[in-house]
Amino acid sequence: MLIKIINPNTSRPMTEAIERSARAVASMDVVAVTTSMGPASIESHYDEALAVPGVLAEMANADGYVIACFGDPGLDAAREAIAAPVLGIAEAAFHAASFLATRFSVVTTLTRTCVIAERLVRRYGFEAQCGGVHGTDIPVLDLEHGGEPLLRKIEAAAASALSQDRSAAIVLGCAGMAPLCAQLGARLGVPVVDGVAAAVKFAEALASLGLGTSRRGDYATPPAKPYAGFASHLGW
Ligand code: 5HY
Repeated sequence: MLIKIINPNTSRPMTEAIERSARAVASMDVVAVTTSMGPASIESHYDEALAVPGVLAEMANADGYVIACFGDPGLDAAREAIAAPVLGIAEAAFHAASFLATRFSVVTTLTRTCVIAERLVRRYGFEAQCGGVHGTDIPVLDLEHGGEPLLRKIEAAAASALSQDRSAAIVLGCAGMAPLCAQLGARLGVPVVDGVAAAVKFAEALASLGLGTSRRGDYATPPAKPYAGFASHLGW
C-alpha cells in the first residue's frame, strides 16, 4: 500500500524534509509530492486559496493521502474527490495530542496565520483541549535552513505557551517544523506532535483497516459538470 503526502506549497526542499520525516515513521510505502501550481509557501488566506487546486490535482494513485500544510487546505474537497482516506496534518495532530494531554498548545509560524489554526481548532471540536495558538513570526521558508537560533526561538515560544496555557503537550503548527520535532521534545520534556508523522500513521491505520471516506452525504462524489480555465482538467 502507498501513502501519498502532498505538499501544498511549491517548495521542493520542504517536500524533501516532509518525506524524510514521513519515511522515519512509515510502515507502508510513502511518497511526498510538490504541487505543480500555487504559492512558494502558505502564510495567508490568499495563499491557502491558491494552494487548493494543486492539492486536488494530486488526488490519484494511492491508498491514503496526507495534506501536509497546517491549514489543511482543500481537505473537504479532497475527501469528495477520492474514496481513499485523506488526512490533514492539523486535524491529525490535534487528535494525536488529545490522546497525550488534557490540554495542548499549538506553536506556528507567522502570527497572522494563528487565526487559521484557531478556526480549525473550533471546526474540529478541540476548543476544550487546545489552550492556545502561538506565532513565532518565523517565515515558513526560513524553516528550510533550520539551525540552532531557529530551534531556540521555537523552543522559547513552546515553553512560554506551556506555562501561559497550562498545557502539557505541543503541536507543531507547520509541516516545515517536522524535522525539529524530536529535538524539541527532548528539550521541552513534553510530547511534541508533528502533524506529518501523525497523519501518515492515521492514514496507514485507516488504509490497513480497509476504511475510506464515505461516499454518502456531503463527501459523495461531486455532481458532474464542466470546469473552465485552469480548472478545466479538474472536472468530473
Ligand atoms: C505549512 N504553511 O504547514 C503552513 C504553515 C503555516 O506553507 N506549510 C506552509 O504557517 O500555516
